[in-house]
Amino acid sequence: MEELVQEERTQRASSFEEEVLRDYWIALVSREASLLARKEVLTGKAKFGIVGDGKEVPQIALAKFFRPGDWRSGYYRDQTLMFALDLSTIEAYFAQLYADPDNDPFSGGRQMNSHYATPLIDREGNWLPHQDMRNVSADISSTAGQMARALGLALASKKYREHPELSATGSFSDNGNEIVFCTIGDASTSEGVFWETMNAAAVQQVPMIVSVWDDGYGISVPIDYQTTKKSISKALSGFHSDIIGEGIYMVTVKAWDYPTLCKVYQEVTDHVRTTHQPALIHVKEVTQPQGHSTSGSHERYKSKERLAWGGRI
Ligand SMILES: Cc1ncc(C[n+]2csc(CCOP(=O)(O)OP(=O)(O)O)c2C)c(N)n1
Ligand SMILES: [Mg+2]
Repeated sequence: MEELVQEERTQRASSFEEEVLRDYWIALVSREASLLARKEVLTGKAKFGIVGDGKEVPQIALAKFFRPGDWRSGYYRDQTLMFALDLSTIEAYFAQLYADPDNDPFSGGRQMNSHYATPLIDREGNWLPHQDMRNVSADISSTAGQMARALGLALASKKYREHPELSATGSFSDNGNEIVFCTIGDASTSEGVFWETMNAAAVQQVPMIVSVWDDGYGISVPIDYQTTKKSISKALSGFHSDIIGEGIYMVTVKAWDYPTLCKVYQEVTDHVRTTHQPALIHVKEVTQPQGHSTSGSHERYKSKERLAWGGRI
């Protein structure tokens, strides 16, 4: 018996170790892809690059709890999530950077780069079984444009839960048990559609989790000029609810704190999937090691201290 227990413990430990190593590997490869992407643009091989360095770890934590049938409605920083969900390969990532019409699986080179999508229909035009897929609705270049769509997708799940007979109409929903994972940058939370969406989600109580990747900048504009109290979770505090209340379930977590991120994403996804209460995860201390995009140099507007801090992780 003692031996069996020991063996089980060893197995559990090794699968845990494997998981942590796999996560580290995804973060590492994703960071290298970001560094190479900037070089590819600045050496003239691609036109423009906007990449996800600094946002790796929270996306890896999120991916662990993203189930088939769930949706992402997000923005251009989410390459690590795409890698972790097996929805992008490195080849696909560079194909979209080069706007390669034959090999970019997201838009065939038609969208701005780092705009992700999964197909909704097959080549013959038939619906794909969304309830069995990890779904990404096509990114939109206007910042915060992903918000209203996230709300619509989450509202659909609410309807499917309220009307079980709807599930028989196709492979779109597992009785409303899916979640919409919405991602947005700190500066884009200043936009009207962000606030309208949060209010409507709280009133309607829909299964939407908004992750704010807070790197403290919107291009060159620091958060001091952009967000009330320099904190979107503080600014939203009137929306906050505890687990049994109304409103939005809100949690704050640091972008480099891997164990807490894993715990928070597990807790919040379980809660939202069960209750359909919307949630906001304010991910703070996100870095931006190469600045906003290949069209700028953050050395021109960030302090030496911030540059030193942001370059570490
Ligand atoms: C409606 C709209 N206004 C302005 C822009 C230009 N723009 C692109 S990204 C960006 C800053 C976004 O900052 P944030 O939301 O913090 O995301 P981050 O890039 O820092 O992750 C701006 C202003 C845009 N794409 N859409
Ligand atoms: Mg930002």
